[in-house]
Amino acid sequence: MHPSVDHEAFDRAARFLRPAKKVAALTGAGISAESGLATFRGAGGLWEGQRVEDVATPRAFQRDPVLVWRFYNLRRANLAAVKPNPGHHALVELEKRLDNNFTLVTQNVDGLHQSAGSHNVLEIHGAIRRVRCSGCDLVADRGVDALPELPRCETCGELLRPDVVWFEEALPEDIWGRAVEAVEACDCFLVIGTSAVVYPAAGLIDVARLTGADVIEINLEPSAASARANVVLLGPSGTTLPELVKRVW
Ligand code: BV8
Ligand code: ZN
Repeated sequence: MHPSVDHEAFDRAARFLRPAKKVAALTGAGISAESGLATFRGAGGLWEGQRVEDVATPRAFQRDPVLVWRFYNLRRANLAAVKPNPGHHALVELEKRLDNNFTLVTQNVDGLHQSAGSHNVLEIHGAIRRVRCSGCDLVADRGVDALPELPRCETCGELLRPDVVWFEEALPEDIWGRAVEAVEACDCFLVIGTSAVVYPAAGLIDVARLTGADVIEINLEPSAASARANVVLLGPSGTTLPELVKRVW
């Protein structure tokens, strides 16, 4: 581990994690950055060259479904070439150590946690591999191969959309409910690779604190979560997460 690492912070984090009976984690785009996927607020607020309001809202889809599908097909194509990184694998290890006392809540739609081997994953913002029909209740997994410019439902002919939660859309109720429950029940809450500016996901940090959990943040730089964390481990999650797990087990 590179010399500038803050060993004291790692020791403190390990002291919070080691005794925890129930652990929950919230991940964001940062955990997939080392797999080569663009983060959401990376290049000056552009996301693969687009402004979020032009590609990730229901109005954007109404206004220009071709542009929105071009954006999602590009991200799907990027997925074909990437794989989980040691940060994802460290969370698989954590799940193995804690059995069903570990819940992974992710804002990411890339499916990399499942590809790495995590089982108890709550995708609160949906999944980019899945499509759903805007006209009937069809939901289907379409993997990552490119879809037509305007994919249509084979059942009712209506436009298909990516099965993700856009801005101004509600999160899937049951999944969100299970995420809140898991965070309320945890003794230690890991906040990994997220700028913590998107709600209600970022509100889980307050839920964790209100129910007395210790909060450990892992991020490249301080975020909106940092002030609410008991300890912040600065560094790439592909290095810091495996190091933290190693110090505990
Ligand atoms: C809702 C799916 C209501 C699509 C996404 C004003 C104030 C507060 C809130 C609002 C407001 N106006 C509107 C709102 C609500 C809005 C919101 O929060 N807006 C924000 C932007 C202000 N929220 C919503 O609209 C939500 N819905 O509120 O509905 C409602 C209720 C009932 C009925 C009807 C309606 C829906 C939010 C979900 C939006 N969908 N994604 C898709 O992905 O295509 S959110 C989008 O942001 C992505 O999912 C992304 O995951 C998520 C969060 O971003 P991050 O994951 O944090 O990524 P980011 O790039 O920001 O940060 C990366 C971090 O990683 C950085 O900190 C960086 O330092 C770090 N990092 C980088 N590399 C590494 C690293 N860390 C470690 N290691 C590394 N190597
Ligand atoms: Zn349909």
